[in-house]
Amino acid sequence: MKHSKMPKTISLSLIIFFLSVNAFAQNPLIMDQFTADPTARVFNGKLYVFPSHDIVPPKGEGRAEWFNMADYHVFSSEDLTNWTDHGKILDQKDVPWADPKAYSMWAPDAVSKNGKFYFYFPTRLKDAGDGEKGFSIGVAVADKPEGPYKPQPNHIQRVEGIDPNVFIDKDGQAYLYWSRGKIYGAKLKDNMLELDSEIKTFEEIPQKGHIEGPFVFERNGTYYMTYPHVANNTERLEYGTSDNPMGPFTHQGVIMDESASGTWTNHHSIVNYKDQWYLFYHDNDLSPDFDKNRSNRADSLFFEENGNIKKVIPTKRGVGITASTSEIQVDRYSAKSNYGAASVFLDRLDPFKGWKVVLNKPEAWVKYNKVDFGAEGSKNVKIRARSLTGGTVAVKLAGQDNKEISKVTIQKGGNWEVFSAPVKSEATAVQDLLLQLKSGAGVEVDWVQFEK
Ligand code: FUB
Repeated sequence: MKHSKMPKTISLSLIIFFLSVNAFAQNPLIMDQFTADPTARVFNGKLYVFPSHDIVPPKGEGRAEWFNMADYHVFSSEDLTNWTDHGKILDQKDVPWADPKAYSMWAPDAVSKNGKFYFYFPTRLKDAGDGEKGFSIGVAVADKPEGPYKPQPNHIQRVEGIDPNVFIDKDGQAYLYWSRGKIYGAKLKDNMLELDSEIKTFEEIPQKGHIEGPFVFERNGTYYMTYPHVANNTERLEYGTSDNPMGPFTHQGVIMDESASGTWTNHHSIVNYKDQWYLFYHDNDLSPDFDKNRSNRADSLFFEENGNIKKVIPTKRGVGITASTSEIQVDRYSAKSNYGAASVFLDRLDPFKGWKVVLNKPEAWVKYNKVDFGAEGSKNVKIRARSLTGGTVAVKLAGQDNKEISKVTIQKGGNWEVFSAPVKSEATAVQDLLLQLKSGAGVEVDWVQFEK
């Protein structure tokens, strides 16, 4: 796997553990810690994400320049905009069969059956050798998706590998899939803790190039086996289909291309929530120089009429609707002009502070889709901005005539300030917002917020 430099500036206090914290909208989904390998599941009408938790390990522990994960958190959201971190649900030191100092709590999954919640996770066995052979998969059981989860005394027997995925078919039969260079699968017993069949190797899935991270789901009677595969340089997401959860699967195509950032891994899940399909995946947004500290993302996923998956193009904007009265992070735009507009870190030395938009040429613009203005119009719009030369920014509703609803003057000055102006015409309901530089240059915008 590609090795890149470890960030020097991420303070441990930022990433060790949090209890319930409301996180953010847009991509990446979580802005106060690293998260990777997101498995999204719907439980009790709410969307839960079970990711890995990349960290910078304590000095002298873990593996330098590699993945380091000591525990898992679970996150939930009802609107895919506001995310709650329910805190730590499992720690490596609490798994009886695992090496408590392995920092190898890799990609997990969670499913619900018979009123219980089963959390599947890979980690290294005590006294394990090197490589994925030293890994097995364990189960921790809870009464609620948020836990507390109690790990089983032993790992699942006969399973060697990583990246567990459990699929429960309509007839109640559960299947466990995992990887170790190739993808493997077997039936699970009704207790969800033991294999109930021979292990099948999915030889028909392209075997040239590393394959891992299986995720199986069913739609309209078709079983989709989806997985990251290194066909060229880094992992891209691919899939095959079958009329049986144990295959054979016919290769169909690519769901997401290799990451533009060069991040070597991608790891995903696909979920239907409130009648929309979503792809959850990861990239290195908060760690641009070290791709083993990753961040979860989500984008909408669509199918062709024939059931094929349309390729998902990663966005900064992500999913969910943003309230007009919140600080709208226009640097996570859904579209931008192809000149004079860019999203850059607020502080390159501390990516956790987020981004700003720099508008550099008159008429340069960014669009931020799905802003909910509610039933009543807004009185004012505020923009947190700075500009050494000053400028004016038009606030518009994106549409046929891109109607201007306000114009905000950004006074010349080097410090961040909040500038405001009245909103001239009524904006209600869910609209796409457009911000356009009308005069000046070098106008940096942190966020936009409407006041009622
Ligand atoms: O997060 C560690 C490993 O990287 C996962 O288990 C793989 O799927 C890859 O994302």
